[in-house]
This record gives sequence, C-alpha cells and structure tokens, in this order.
Amino acid sequence: MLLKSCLLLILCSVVALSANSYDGYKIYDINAQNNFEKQLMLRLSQNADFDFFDLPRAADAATRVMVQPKDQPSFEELLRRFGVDYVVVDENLGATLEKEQLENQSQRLMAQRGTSRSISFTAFHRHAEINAYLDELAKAYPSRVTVQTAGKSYENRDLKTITITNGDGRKGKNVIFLDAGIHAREWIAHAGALYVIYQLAENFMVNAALLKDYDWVILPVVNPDGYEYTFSNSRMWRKTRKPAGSCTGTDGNRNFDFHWGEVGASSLSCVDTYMGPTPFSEPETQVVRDLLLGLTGRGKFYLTLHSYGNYLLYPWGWTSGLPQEWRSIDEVAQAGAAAIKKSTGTKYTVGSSTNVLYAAAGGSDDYAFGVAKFPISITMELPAGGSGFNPTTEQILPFVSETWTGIRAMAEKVIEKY
Ligand code: 0X9
Ligand code: ZN
Repeated sequence: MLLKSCLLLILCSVVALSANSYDGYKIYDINAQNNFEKQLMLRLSQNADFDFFDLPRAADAATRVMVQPKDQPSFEELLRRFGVDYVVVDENLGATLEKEQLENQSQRLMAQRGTSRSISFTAFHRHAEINAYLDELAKAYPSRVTVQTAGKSYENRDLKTITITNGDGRKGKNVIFLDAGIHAREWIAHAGALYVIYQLAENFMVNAALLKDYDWVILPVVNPDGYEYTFSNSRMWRKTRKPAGSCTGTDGNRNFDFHWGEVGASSLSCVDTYMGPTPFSEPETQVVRDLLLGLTGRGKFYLTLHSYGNYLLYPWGWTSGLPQEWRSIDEVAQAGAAAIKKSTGTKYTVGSSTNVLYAAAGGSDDYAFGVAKFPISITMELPAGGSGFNPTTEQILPFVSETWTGIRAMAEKVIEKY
C-alpha cells in the first residue's frame, strides 16, 4: 500500500513537472485609467507574448495578463514609465498550478473509487473519462439517452454528442443544443456541460418538464486536443492543435464563416485569437457547424459555455448593431441572470457581445443565430476561479450547480416562448 502510494506520488510529480511550463510566470491586474492606457493594453494584447486572460474590453479597462519571466522586467518598466496602475495577483503561476494539479489528480482518483461513473464534480476530468461517462449513461438509460460520434478532432479524438430525451419516442421535437470547451483552458465550462448532462439524464424525474417537448443535444468537449494539451503540456492553452503557419492552433471561436475575420480576430497564427487560414479550417468547428445546420428549424436554443467573467452574451459579436429579435434573446438571458442572482447572489452581465464585452467576429453564437437560424443563441461566460481559468476542485460543484440554475431558467423561458 505504502509502495503503491509512493509510486503514485512519484508519477504525479513527474506528470506535474512535465506539465509545468509556467515556472516564474506572473499574473498582473492592470487598471488602465484613461484612453491612452487602454490603447496601450490593446496594443500589447495583439502581441503573442502577452496572454490577456480577459481580452481588453472597450468599456471596462481592468484587465488581467499573464507574462513570462523574460518579459517581466520590460513589462513592469513600461507600466511604470507610463504610470499605469497594476498589481501582481500571482507571483509564480507555475507553483500554483503544480499544487492544483496534484490536488486534482488525487481528487480524480478518489472520485472514481466506489462509483460506476467515470466523472465527478470534485475534480476536472480527462477527455477519455468524459467520453466514457457519456457511454455509461447511454448504457444505463437506453430508452432516453443516445451517444453519437459527430466527428473527429485534428488529433483523431472522438467528438461525442449525447442526446437526451424523455423516451416517449416522439420524433422531430424542438431541440436545445449546448456545447462547451471550444476554448481549451476554460475547464469550468466542460464541467458545466457535464452537470447539465448529469441533471437531465440522472436526475430525470426532477427535470422531466425540460424534456417533455424538447430534446437536448450536448457536445461537452468541442476542442478535445486543446483540452488534453492543457493537462499534458500547457494549462493555459486556448486554441485547437492543428499546425498553423509557424505556430499551432486556431481560435475555434473566430473560425466560423460569418463575417469571418472582420473584427476582433487576428490573422497572425501565433496569436491566441487567430482566426485560422480559412473559415472552418478546423475539423472541430466543422463538426459544430454541421450539428447546428442539421438542427435548423428544430433548433430553438443554442447555448455555448465559456469562462470567465459572468456574462450572458448574445448576437452580435461582429457589430455593435443588434438583431431585430434582440428583445426575445434578452428576455431569455435576463431570466437566467435573475435565477442565478436569486439563488446565490452571483451577478451576471447581460447584453450583446460587442456592446458589453468586445467585438469579435467568427464566433459560434453568431453563426448559430445568423446562419443556422436558432432564434435564441447565447454565450455564457462562467465565473472566474483562482486567477481566472483555474477554479479549485472545491469550487467546481458550487459553480456548476449555480450555472445549472441559470441554464434551467433560460430553457424554461425558451420552452414557454417557442
Ligand atoms: O472571445 C471569445 O471568444 C469569448 N470570450 S472568452 O473569454 N471565453 O474567449 C466571447 C465570445 C462572444 N461571442 C462573439 N464575439 N461572437
Ligand atoms: Zn472562451
């Protein structure tokens, strides 16, 4: 037993060391006070060396940025020279992540003991475990749950969807389509999708009303290659993993063919918001496109989970103009925000992507609304944990259950309206 846990510990630390590429990385909170300082941040955000966790916004100037050791002296010098207000919120991200990784690893192993399920809400799980969970549900509830492989990722991983029904056999019902994890590092989003699946499939009696006239189709991991890479190599990876120019990966949420590349997307392949060489250059975005188009007519609500920032965003992301039907989408999003506020007091900001966050074209939400004709299309940015993308394992359950409260309220509103 002792030997076994020692071996495990050594294995864990080897994994931790190999996965820790953030030694000495610092995270700064920048509080740009005036237009000049905001422009300075905007400029820096276009440089691939600086990782802006919450991409600089037009309205709110506070922004969080991760900087590698070699750039820190010049970065701090620049901030000082221009008198920009900043604080260091993590002095050594590598050390933080190493501790968290060991904790997650032990929670993962503990969670799997004594249960027939491959996932839990006390740890972040690997892609293989998530896919195994979907298969377990299909086996446990064959009359209500089916799992399909909708396509493959660039590295050949299965992109599995789970369809949850009430088992009454009625075909052609309206559909709520939910996905998560187009951005690899936003782990709480993947967990949020799993919690929705858990509620609908395993807590069916309580949630039966949500499945009476609607089927749910859920793709919990849009970008499995990126997700696995955040475990094995680089925790803060955002993009897909297909080689692109001299770098790797495309921002899936800039790769959809709707006003592609017009605004808020980079044509430089090393930048985190790289739009890709062509629209739908990535097999993963092709899968989402085909699922969305396959649901045109039946698909009433598209919800895509991201983190972080507590936002419920709707079209458009490519322009500050609003779609004619914005009031209906706003009503649904407001219902979600109000339900969350009531249950936990957490505040969500509701509005169009461009108006409350920033303009960024080529997103899946705009495509679902503008091309696949989903009347309600919403991006939900879950709350931050740790320095943003790394909530602790104890935060998972409170975050995802709160998220579920919001999703349930939005779904109820959609079901009432359509
Ligand atoms: O920038 C994004 O892709 C999303 N924010 S995140 O911090 N998770 O990266 C917001 C997307 C909002 N929708 C569009 N701009 N279309
Ligand atoms: Zn995201």
